[in-house]
Amino acid sequence: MTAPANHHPRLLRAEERVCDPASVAMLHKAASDCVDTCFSRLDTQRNQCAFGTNGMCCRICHMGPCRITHKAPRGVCGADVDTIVARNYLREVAGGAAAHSDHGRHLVLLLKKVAEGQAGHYRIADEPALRRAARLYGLAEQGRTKEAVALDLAQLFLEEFSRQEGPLRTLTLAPVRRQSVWRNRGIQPSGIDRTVVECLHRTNIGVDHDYRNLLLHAFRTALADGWGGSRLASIVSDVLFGTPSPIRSHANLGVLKENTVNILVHGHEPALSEMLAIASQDPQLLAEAKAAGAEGLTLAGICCTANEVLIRHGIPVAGNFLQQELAVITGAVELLITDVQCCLPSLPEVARAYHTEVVSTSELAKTAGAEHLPFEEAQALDNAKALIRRAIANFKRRDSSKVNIPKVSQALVAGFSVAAIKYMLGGTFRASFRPLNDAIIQGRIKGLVGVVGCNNPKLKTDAYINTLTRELVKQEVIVLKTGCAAIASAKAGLLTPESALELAGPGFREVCEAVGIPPVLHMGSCVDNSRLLEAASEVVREGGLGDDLSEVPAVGVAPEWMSEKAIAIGCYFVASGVDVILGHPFHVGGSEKVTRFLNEDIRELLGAAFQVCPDPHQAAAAILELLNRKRERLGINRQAERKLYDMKDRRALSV
Ligand code: XCC
Ligand code: SF4
Repeated sequence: MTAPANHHPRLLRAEERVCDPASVAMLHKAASDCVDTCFSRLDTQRNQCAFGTNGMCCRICHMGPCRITHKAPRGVCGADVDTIVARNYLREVAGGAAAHSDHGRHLVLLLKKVAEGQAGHYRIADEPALRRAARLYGLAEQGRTKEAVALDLAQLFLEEFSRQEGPLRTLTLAPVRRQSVWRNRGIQPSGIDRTVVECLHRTNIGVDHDYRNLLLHAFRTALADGWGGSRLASIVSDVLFGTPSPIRSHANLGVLKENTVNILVHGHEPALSEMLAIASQDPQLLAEAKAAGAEGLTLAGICCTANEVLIRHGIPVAGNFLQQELAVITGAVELLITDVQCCLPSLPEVARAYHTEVVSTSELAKTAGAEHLPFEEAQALDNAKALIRRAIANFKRRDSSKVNIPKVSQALVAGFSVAAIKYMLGGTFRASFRPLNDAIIQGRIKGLVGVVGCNNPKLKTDAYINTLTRELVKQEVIVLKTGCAAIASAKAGLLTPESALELAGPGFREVCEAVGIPPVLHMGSCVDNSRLLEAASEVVREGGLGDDLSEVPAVGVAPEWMSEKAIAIGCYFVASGVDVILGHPFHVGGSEKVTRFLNEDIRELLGAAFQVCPDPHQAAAAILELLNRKRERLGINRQAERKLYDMKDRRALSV
């Protein structure tokens, strides 16, 4: 077990904590404005408990809390360290799966209201996506109104949550071979809600004590997330708000403007932010902003809400997870609107040092010190306009002596849904993954790697994510991105086709240039990790790269993860047969058996496992090794060699 990464002998300088110059500047400003951030609070939480770090503390019943040591190897109830570590782990996966799935549920309920004509200004933005989804689930759609189809689909999706018996229907979107792995291992989840509730039951005092059984339920629960709640969230978002396609924008704190009313949307669920994106274009509101002395309105995003409005509207991204406080510290934010997940409870405290108002909008999520303005779907557009007016009214309270917006932002292209990738690869009439599969078979692309997840102040922000991404592109690996990892790459300029192409290895670069795709594809938010599985499934369906996801040269990486959601994502990747590299370990180090199960034994059962690589170069080597092993097994490495000779011959002929 390695020591927690934050045990530094001395306080770190800003430049050692974050990579990008905008964040460095704001950390300096935070210090001079006497404002605490995640980074400074981590310093006050330095001696993080070794029992917690290793998962060896149990407070599940009130005979405890119990902590496992050499002298006290069992809790009061008799639970050993393996049971305790596995139970804690399962509860984390439950937390992550619940968050993603509840997000999905809210969207399904909104779809139902839209179908019933009860959802104000919301409508079905992408009818072909609706009909495509209906066909996927075997629902009749031809000759029926989109509302009728949407109602059926919403009903079917609600049953995915409430199903008590039989496997989740959405599992059938996976390749058939993978479905049989799940069936044979007995880890097909039933309804999402049932599966998550069962986590709490199994981990109750005196229930499931076999660490393997507990961990298998963790994988089952994660499947209910990745091939359940998250997948539904992505499908319904596309139906309601449009399937993303490549769109240009900018990222980093420099997207905030000194002379405009600046509004930030932050969190995860796209319903309100969609309306804000629409309302922010309203000429009337623009006129009001001007009347208040501003030059206009700037709407920008943080975290995954940012990703949602970026991939559909090109709304710029102010920053990723650890920049939420830094955005406020610019002194130039009139209003920060939060919904759910990853919104720090410190925000109102940071905002108090400036004129910024923090408003929470979800019934699920209130923050002490923030104004709570619950948003009603039927009045969403009015709610959005009212929020913008609030920001305009707050503009005059801005203290220009406290404003310092770093002039740092990067151009980017985002919005690579699977449909968009298919279209780019094959055109409208022959949209398909064939050219990608061929490029992988020929060895011009070595494989697919998803680099996803959060930032964590224990690690230098964005450093691992971007070092690894650059290295992979160089090694001819196509990199798929979501969440805060995607924003990290955006800030580093890695999402512009031009600059990333310069990095790409020769064969890969040729493919990218021929097809017109960048080597790093921003696919969306955290729930959109389901799109990565969709893409890998598409590769299997296209043929030539195995019948199962575990055969595809593909790997997932969560370099700087921090959230329970990332654990659930990691588990559903592994359960799908895709190896996962972690930049730092889970809280399971206290149990050798649990660690071995997750890093080794699980491969026997599911064809993939976790691996911890604290160094990005080591991770790149491990990834290439994994990809290469899959390529060997598919027999395509030799093919690639032959192809290379072919190409050389042809070149020789043409000169
Ligand atoms: Fe949150 Fe999704 Fe993590 Fe970013 S990446 S810190 S979960 S916003 Ni999903
Ligand atoms: Fe202690 Fe067992 Fe209770 Fe956990 S469940 S707190 S190990 S007695």
